[in-house]
Amino acid sequence: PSFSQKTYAQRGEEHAHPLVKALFATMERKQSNLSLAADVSSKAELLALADTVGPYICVLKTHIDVVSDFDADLVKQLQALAAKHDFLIFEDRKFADIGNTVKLQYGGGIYRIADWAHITNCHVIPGEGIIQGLAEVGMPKGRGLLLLAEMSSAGMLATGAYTDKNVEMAIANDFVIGFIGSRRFTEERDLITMTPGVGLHASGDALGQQYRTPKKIITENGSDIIIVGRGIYGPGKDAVAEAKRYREAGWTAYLDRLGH
Ligand code: 6AU
Repeated sequence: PSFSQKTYAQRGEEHAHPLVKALFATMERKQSNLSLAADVSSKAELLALADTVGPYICVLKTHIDVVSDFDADLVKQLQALAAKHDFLIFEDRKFADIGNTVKLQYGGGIYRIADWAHITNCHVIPGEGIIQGLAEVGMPKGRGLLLLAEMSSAGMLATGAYTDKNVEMAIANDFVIGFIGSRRFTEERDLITMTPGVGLHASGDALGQQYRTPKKIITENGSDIIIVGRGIYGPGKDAVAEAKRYREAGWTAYLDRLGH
């Protein structure tokens, strides 16, 4: 059977990558295929969101460079919350430079992303060297990489042969654990898909974002994890109530896919 027909628990047991094993186990324990895109601009807001929504998510996705008062203590506290609430951390850095440069950006600078983010992502526009550069830093630390095989925004250029190249490179590189995109891309070594641009509230925003439903993404397209940001914490929203609603919607869509 296709991986889409198997439970997250079973896929975790069979998976070769320890990080993905841990991710699937977390998803099963928490009955959650929801990742929160915590795009807030202060340390206090980010920590409050991670602590209140933490119980309902499998992955906390950060854009650490939008936090105006970033410091090393923020990372320490995020790690403590990840342990407390049982979630992984995904720094959505979207690396896009030559191998040597991304090595410096991933391992060093003020953010030291590889020291605390279980997962990060990159564009393959520079060619396979970007994966090799990131792998040199992240592999020894047990980290994993997602390739941006597609994007959710209007007019995006990651289509056709470019998307296919992403899939080829993912299969060939053990550091790659999957994709950002809208669907399951391959049956090779159970590469996962995480999908942004998911919303129950709106069809898009003023800057090209496009929203699809969990049912479309999980049940029909065979993706594994939904990434939701403003649908959860947007203006006037009760973040905990919305997180529960998206968790429920994502999990129901998964059970429907299994035919349960
Ligand atoms: O739910 P939203 O629209 O508030 O947030 C979506 C989040 C943002 C984007 O930076 C990110 O998902 N994203 C990505 C990722 C995760 O790589 C790729 C993409 O194609 N579209 C997208 O929105 O934090």
